[in-house]
Amino acid sequence: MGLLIHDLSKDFHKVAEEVYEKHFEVDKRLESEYSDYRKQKMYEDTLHNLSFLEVAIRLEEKAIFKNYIDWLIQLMFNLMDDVSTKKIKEQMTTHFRLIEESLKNHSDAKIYSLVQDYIKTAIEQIRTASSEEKSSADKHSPYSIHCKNYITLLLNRNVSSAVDYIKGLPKMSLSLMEVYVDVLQPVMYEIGNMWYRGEISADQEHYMTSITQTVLSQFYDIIFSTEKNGLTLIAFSVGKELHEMGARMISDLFEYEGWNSIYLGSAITKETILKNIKKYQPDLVVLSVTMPQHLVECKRIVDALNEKHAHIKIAVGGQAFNSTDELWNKWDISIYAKDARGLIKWANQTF
Ligand code: B12
Repeated sequence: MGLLIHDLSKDFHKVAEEVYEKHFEVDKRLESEYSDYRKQKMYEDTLHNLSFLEVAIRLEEKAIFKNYIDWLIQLMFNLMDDVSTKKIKEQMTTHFRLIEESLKNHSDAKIYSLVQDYIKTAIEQIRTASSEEKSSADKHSPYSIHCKNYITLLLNRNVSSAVDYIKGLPKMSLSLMEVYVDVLQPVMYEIGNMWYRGEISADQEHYMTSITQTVLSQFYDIIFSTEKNGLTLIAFSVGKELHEMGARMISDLFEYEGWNSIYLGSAITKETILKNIKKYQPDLVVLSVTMPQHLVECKRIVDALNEKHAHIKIAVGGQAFNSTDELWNKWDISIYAKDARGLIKWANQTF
């Protein structure tokens, strides 16, 4: 981890250190049982856990923390396969109790009552958890065979065949939307789950991601060949978000629909975005968020856009919203959609 995601406030940062140290005090075996690497990971995980707790509290979206805990429990079961389930549960419970204890001294009464509520639920989730298989591949989808074939080529490091395979799909009558949303998107979700289940390493995940980005660029002559409709969109991933393929797919598909697409990539500041909006005067701004930690920044940008450019339509989306209780309904935006297909359908009806 350590990928710029822990934008913790001062109080939560102090808590991370306290919790880490106290865990070694209450469980004396950890000092000798854990390697330096696992100790380092334990500290990073503490930051990560706190960042999810903090964003859930800031947005008062308990669902964010609840969904994260479900994801975390299974990740721990998968990664720590040399440690018993019982022991993992004990350690996680101790960890969250220590977080609660420490936050008592670092937060006001309102925040602390949310902390208590969220952690009580987390501990109950840990108590009742059992190990389960996670697969994103819809085996009954007519596209699953293409997903499977492409992943196998990637696993065999057969790069040119993998690229050719996807490039050949339009010849098998698949539209660009189908190639992107029905094949490559589930492929990327499956790659994520393979990492999560411990079947591939992080570097393999990165390799498979970079090949898929190459695959996307193979469609550029098709994407840029369509007649223009005079509409412009700006798309980007919010704040320190590093996941960029969702916003990129959306830009490509809009370009193909005739729009002028300005794709800004990821990890850009609010100021840069506002500058680009002034420069390009878009009809639509697309904000993509994958990790819930960046939802607070997303809201900040949405507010700035509404204040300074009230006439521009705003679309939000990305997997971060899946873990909320329909957070988009609380925001002043034009549209939330689950995927590129939903967004384009709305755009075709709206513009
Ligand atoms: C590739 C990848 C990375 C790459 C990203 C590289 C890049 N250049 O983009 C790197 C290595 C940087 C990375 C880092 C991390 N990742 Co990562 N990553 C992935 C992976 C495998 C694929 C992401 C992807 O490209 N998806 C495909 C795109 C097309 O799908 P999409 O983003 O959902 O977009 C579609 C829709 O959501 C929607 N949409 C998206 N944006 C918008 C916007 C609007 C307006 C609308 C309407 C719709 C919309 O339309 C899109 C197209 O249909 C995912 C797995 C997954 N489930 O996605 C994990 C995943 C997202 N990562 C995860 C994690 C944990 C991390 C790290 C914390 C640690 C790590 N594993 O290395 C860091 C955090 C980095 C950070 N600061 O943000 C977890 C997140 C789990 C959670 N609890 O939140 C996942 C789910 C893996 C997993 N199964 O556990 N990651």
